[in-house]
Parts: sequence; C-alpha cells; structure tokens
Amino acid sequence: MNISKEKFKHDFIEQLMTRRAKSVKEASDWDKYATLGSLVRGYLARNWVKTNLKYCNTDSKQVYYFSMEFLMGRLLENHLINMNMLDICKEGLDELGINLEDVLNVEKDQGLGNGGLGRLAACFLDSMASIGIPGHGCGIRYKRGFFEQKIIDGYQVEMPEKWLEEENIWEIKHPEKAVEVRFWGGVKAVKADGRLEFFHENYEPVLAVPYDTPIVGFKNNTVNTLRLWSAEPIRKNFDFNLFNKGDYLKAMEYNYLVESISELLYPNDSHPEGKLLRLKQEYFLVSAGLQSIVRSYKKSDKSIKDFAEHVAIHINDTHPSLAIPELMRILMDEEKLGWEKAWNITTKVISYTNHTIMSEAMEKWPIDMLKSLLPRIYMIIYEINERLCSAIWKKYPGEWDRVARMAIIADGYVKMTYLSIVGSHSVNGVAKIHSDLLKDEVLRDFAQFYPDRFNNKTNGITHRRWLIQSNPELTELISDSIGDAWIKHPRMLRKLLELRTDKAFLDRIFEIKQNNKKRLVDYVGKNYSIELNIDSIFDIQAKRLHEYKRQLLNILHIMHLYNMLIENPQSNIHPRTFIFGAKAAPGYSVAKKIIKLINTVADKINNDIRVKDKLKVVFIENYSVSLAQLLIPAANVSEQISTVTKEASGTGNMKFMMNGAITVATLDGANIEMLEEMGRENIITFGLEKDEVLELYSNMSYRPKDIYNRDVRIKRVVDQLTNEFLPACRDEFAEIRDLLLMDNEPYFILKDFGAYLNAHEIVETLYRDKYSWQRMSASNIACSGRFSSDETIREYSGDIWKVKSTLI
Ligand code: 26Q
Repeated sequence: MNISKEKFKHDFIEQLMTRRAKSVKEASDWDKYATLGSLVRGYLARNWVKTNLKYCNTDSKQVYYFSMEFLMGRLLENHLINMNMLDICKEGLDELGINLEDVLNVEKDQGLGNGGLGRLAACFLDSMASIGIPGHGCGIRYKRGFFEQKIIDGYQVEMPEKWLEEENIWEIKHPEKAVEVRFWGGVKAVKADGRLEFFHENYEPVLAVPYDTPIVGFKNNTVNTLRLWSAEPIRKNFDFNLFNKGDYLKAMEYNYLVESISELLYPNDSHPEGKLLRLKQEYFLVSAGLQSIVRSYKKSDKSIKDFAEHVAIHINDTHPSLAIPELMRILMDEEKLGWEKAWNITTKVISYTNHTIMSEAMEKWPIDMLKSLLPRIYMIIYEINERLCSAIWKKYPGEWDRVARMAIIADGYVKMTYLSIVGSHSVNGVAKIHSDLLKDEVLRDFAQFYPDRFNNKTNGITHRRWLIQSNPELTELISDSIGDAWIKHPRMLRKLLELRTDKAFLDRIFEIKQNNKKRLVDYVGKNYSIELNIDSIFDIQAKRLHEYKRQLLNILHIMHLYNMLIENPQSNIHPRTFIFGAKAAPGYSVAKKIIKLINTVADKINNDIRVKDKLKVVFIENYSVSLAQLLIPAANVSEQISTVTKEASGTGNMKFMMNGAITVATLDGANIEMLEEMGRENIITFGLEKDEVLELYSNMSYRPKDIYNRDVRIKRVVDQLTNEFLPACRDEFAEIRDLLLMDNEPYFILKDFGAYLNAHEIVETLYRDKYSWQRMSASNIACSGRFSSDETIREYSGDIWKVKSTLI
C-alpha cells in the first residue's frame, strides 16, 4: 500500500468517528483496534476484488486447501506487514498518542486448530498468497475454537473459548452464497434412459453459510480467500413444515442440532473418537466446499469434463476425505457423468497429506453410523471398495490376506486413510523419514499397489510470521547485515554464514536474544509472579502434550538436575530456566497427569531457596499462536525429543531454529533434515535411531526395569514419583511410574534417559563458551531458509497441484 502518514492519520480519525462515534481521546483499545482493522480491511478490499477478477480473467487453475483446522492466530499485524504499512501505521498512531502494540494485543487469536496440522494450514495460506498461487482455504467457522487452558492447583482445566464474542472484523458473511447440505434419509434408485439414477430422499437439510477472510500476500497485491462455513437451520420450507404441523419442539430441536455442527472444534489430536457430530462436521465441510467450487466453476462456460484441468483440491489429513465420494456424487448424480469419467476426474483433482503414522490416530468410522447419516455417500464408498478389491485380486490373484488388509470397508469400519489413498493421485508424508516409514512400513501394501502415488513434502513455516513478525530486531539485524533480498528468497539467509566469525555480529545476536528473553521475563513476572534470571539458559518445550513427545523425559531430567544440586550445592552448573507450554486433550488422562507432574515439580523447585539462583521451572498456561510468538524468540534451547518414528515432522522445531535456538533433538521428523541443512556441529542429537526403534518394536525386547535397576540416577527419579519427595498424594503419580517400568514401554523414556543427560551436559559446556554458542545460533538462523513454507508450497504447486504462480 502506498499511503502517506498524513492520509493514514486522517483516515484513522475519520473511521474512528464514523464507526465508533468517538474521538481519539475517548476511544478504548478495542475501539482503536476495530477502527484500525476496518481501515486495513478497506485498504485491502480493492486488491481482493482485483485478485479474484485476475484469476477469473486469466482462467488460472485454482487450488482449494480443505482442512478441518486453520490455526491463524492474530491477523492485524500480519496484514500490516504484508501490505507494507507497519511503519506508517506505527508512526502515525504514535503521533496520535496511541501505542500500536497495545492495539495489536487487543486482537483475540483465531484459534481454530489443535496444533501442528492446523498451523501448517495457516502457514500454507500465507505462502500461497505470498508467492502468487491462486490457493484458498476451506474450513469450518467454529463458534468455539480450541479450548482455553487454565492451570488450577497444578491440574489442567478446560474453559470454553469465545473468539466470536466480540465482532470478528476480518470476516465477510455471504448469505447469498449459501448451499444446502443433506443428512440422513434414504436413497431411491430410478431407471432412466437405461441408466440408474439415485435420489436422496427424506433427508434433513442444513444451510451452510460462508464467511470469507482475506489472506494478504507479502507486498504483491494478491489477496486470496479463507472461506469458513457456518451451519444454520434452513428457514425456508423445512422448519415451517414442522411449525405448521404444530411440532414446535421438533422444530426447536432441529435448530439446535443444526447449530451444533459448527459449534466447536474437537480438541483431540491423536485419538480420533468415533463421534457422530464430528462425522457430521467433516461431511458438512466437504459438501459445502465442493458445491460452492462446482457452482463457481460452472459460471464460466467450461465443461465439467475439464474440471480437473482447472481445479486442485488438497485434503489436510483424512478429515476431509469424504470429499472423494462427495465429488463422485456431484459428478454422477448432479452432472450426470458415468462412473469411469467421474472417477477419473475425482482422482485427478484430489491429493492427500498424511500427518501421522500412529495407527491409533488413523481415522475410521463405524459402518452403521456412516451408512445411516450419509446413505448415498456410503453407497459410493461401497462401490469404490468393490472396485479396489477386485483390482487387488486381479494384480495379486489368490492373495486373500492382501485384499483383507487393504479393503476400505472391513472389520465393521470404513477406513479413511485407505479411502484417501485410493481416491487421490498423490499421497505425501511431511518429512523424509515420515514419508519413508509410510512407504516402507505402515502403508507398504498401498505403496506397492500405487508406486507412483507416494511422495514426500517436508513441512515448512512462514518466515513472515515466525521471524519478521515475532522477532523484528533480529529481522533488522539480518537486513542490515546482508540486505533484505532474503525476505523474498529465504535461502539467502545462508549469507549469514560468512558472519559466523564476526564478533560484533555475534554480540548483536546475543543482545537481541537477551531483549527477547526480557519480554518473556516480564510476562512471567506479571502473570505468575515468578522471577526469572535473564542470564540463565532458557530451555523451552512448547507443543501439544503427548506421551510420544516425551515431556516426561524432560521433567525427569529436571528432577535429576535438582537432585544433583541438592546433593552437591557447590556444583557449578550454569543457571537454567525450563519452560513448558502444552495443552492435553481433555480425555487423555495420562497427558493430564504429566501436566500435574510438571507443575508439582515446578512448585517444589521454585520454592526451594537452595536452588534459587540455579533452577526454575515454568509452565505457561494456554499455549497458543500468540504465546508461541513470545516464547520462541526467547529460547536458547529448543526441546525436540520425540520417540523416533513418532513425530511425523514437527514445525515448532523449525520456528525455534529460525530464531537462533539450539535444538536438543532425536533423529525424528524434520529434525533430521534440519541436521542435514546445518551440519551436526550445530545441533545436539541423542538417543535411539530409527532402525533400533523398529528392531525393539519387532522383537519386543525392551525391559525398562533392567535399566531402572542398573542406573541409580534413574532409580532415584523414578522412585521420587511415589515416595514423599513430591508434595502430592501418594499414588498421584503411581500410574506414571508403572508406565515407565512396563515391559516394552513404547516411548523408550528410560532407555533414552542417559543419552539425554549427556546431551544436556553438552548444552551446558557449549553455552559457557559464549562465542561458540553464538556461532551455532547464527548458523541455525542462516540455515533455516530452506524451511520456509514458500519452498514447500512451490513443491506442492509444481509436483502435485500443477499450478503456476500468477505473479509477473
Ligand atoms: C481426528 C478425528 C476426530 C477428532 C480429531 C482428529 C484429529 C485432529 C487433529 C486428529 C489429528 C489432528 C492433528 C494432528 C497433527 O497436528 N499432526 C501434526 O501435524 C504436523 C503438520 O504436518 C506435524 O508437523 C506433526 O508432526 C504432527 O504431529
């Protein structure tokens, strides 16, 4: 945006007056935020319209990213940066006596996601807009996003999240673009012109109403769209019929059931529950999304037969996998294409990303549930399965077992992973090791059957939010040092490698880290009344709480450090601050116990004056995108310590790296590619490797009790879970102790404990030598450009979606 400061100030005052009927003096922070927001929205509207016109006029292929989650965080600052308005705005407001940061802090996070998968969708939208890909998000406008976490007496308590309580200034509702989604009922087959036609009857209709949010590209005048669907009762005939019949209660019940569809985001990220409402949500998303795509496609005079040349649809995990039978339904029942043609189009249009290898996390739906809620969709899946099974049989005659293993419908369930593979032309994992495991282990049968379909697309993160926005001082230092071309070409960050020996540069990196730590120290002081030592090593693990992510390994190590300090008060360890941020799924009781353990240990340590200057443990409540933007730039050490094979990729690992933290890592997920990019001298790795883990799983020979009996350090911390060491009721943590000592404990916590201790000794030694640490830190920043999601999106665009940038 080319706008002068004077014009901006003038517009702001006018807008404040017309929208809020207030002067600057009277305005609250919310007034100022709403005013600035609507001003920005006004400025970007022209480009939004222009972008849509351009896509239409140039007949560009469109990509739709279907996802049950979009974890967008705050939008205002992001828009200001991408529209090149941040400085003007900051200065202009300053002159009006308004502090921009206070205004930005008013905005609630748009938290419509659980974690990695949802945040990846948000980073991808930012990258698509920024490199000029005509790509749009399609999701659900949940009234309540991911729950708000409170810690009460050390326990996680979930509170409803209410991001829509105040007006959402970014969205535009489009009732004129609403579509109808149909549930329940039955299917009638009618013979017409020698072919069978199917009609869905006696269904319950739901109105899907879209709300559009602009996605602004970085200084390129592109504005794409995130379309979120909200469920509303059909006001037309349906409920009037009920009212007319005098069935008031039934009509009200209908309203309630409909609105519940977009009421809340399910907070599970690894144990999909087979809940009917979740299945409704998934179908609601894909049916609304596809109907609106087909409708807008048909407005041009293109033939439906050419649909695949103009549209690519990506499904973010299996959650939107009903897009496959739904597109088949639309093409066959509404557009009257035959099965072969419809199938050809569907598989060309759809592509699928898998985000987990854990079998318990793979989605499957009970046959009866799917069949009664979505009778026509079930028929189509049934037919897809029939055809799949006979194709397998044809290729591998006599191999009954193989057919049984690969069937989409089996054991009373519909397996969404298999449906997604069969119905798409591309299946990708999210880091090299993960894609290899899919191909060689978990989905081997399918990889043999469809050898060209499987590929890897290593995740990425948008450096615009995770560096430029969250770490402005570092951004400025980088641009002062190597120019600002890296912003459009993040691989150019590598130029910083030349400065690794420049002490003045390394000193600046250190100072900036201290400043970022100071902001976090202030936040912790204010919110938790815990005083942190800014010169201690800030060691952070921030991610969802899950056994495989091994927050437990981290806290056991902290208990060990504490034991060492108490035993040996003179020991000269470098002071450490351990920081956790993590939400547990509300029904995941072990994960919640681990939170209680972390808080119990934190209390004990933080209140023991003997270790006052050496050790602190902080659990930050309600980890979110905005808190991540505060935590990550303040980290010296990044904990990426999952059990090898379990973390598909991780993306937090990349964010910490980009902000100059040193990673303590297992060779899992994208940690491996991070190591390859920066060299092993710049990362601290430990623990079992892939082949060892697979070996232990297959021969079932892991006996943690042997380790416990052999290693006194381990015996002590494990015993401390249940003796009087912790001020908790005696058997509070007995379950954790039992899990750790169980034969074939699947996360190998005790097995990796010794190696983890050594890794932390290395951290300590390195940190003591300021310049060697800062050199590593600089190398991390320099090598992080490869993990920009711009690069990831270029690969998706070229290899999978076959779409080109519309820039230039
Ligand atoms: C499914 C059915 C019913 C209810 C909930 C769910 C559900 C919801 C969210 C299942 C899984 C998720 C989220 C998974 C997730 O975030 N996976 C992470 O994806 C990241 C992006 O690819 C990876 O970096 C992480 O390694 C992976 O754990």
